[in-house]
Amino acid sequence: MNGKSSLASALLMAATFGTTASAQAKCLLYEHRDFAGEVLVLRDNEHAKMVDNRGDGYYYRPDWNDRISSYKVSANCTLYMWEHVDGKGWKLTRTGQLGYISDRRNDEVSEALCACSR
Ligand SMILES: [Ca+2]
Ligand SMILES: [Ca+2]
Repeated sequence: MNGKSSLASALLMAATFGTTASAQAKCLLYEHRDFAGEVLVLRDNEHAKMVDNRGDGYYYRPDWNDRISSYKVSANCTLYMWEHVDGKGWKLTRTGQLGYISDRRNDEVSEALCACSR
């Protein structure tokens, strides 16, 4: 398949399934610096708490507590991160991507929300 036909099929997919922006909008949280190791994907409006499931509708991922070292955020999204669950401790509001979250914030994130515009 050449470049033109893959672009054409991508556009056809977009026309068929809705806007590509909302389909691709997401935040990627990485275990290690420079986007290495395991990745936790948060879709638009997905709000992760890295503690045991309390059954109240949040996305519980206790396996991700205090591990995040880098992130990538889609162009139309904002990533919010907290040191502790329930919005406690320090809070970061970030767009774009960063290969290392900093010595001070490394392996400390316990809650994250990905919010995208549509
Ligand atoms: Ca880490
Ligand atoms: Ca923490």
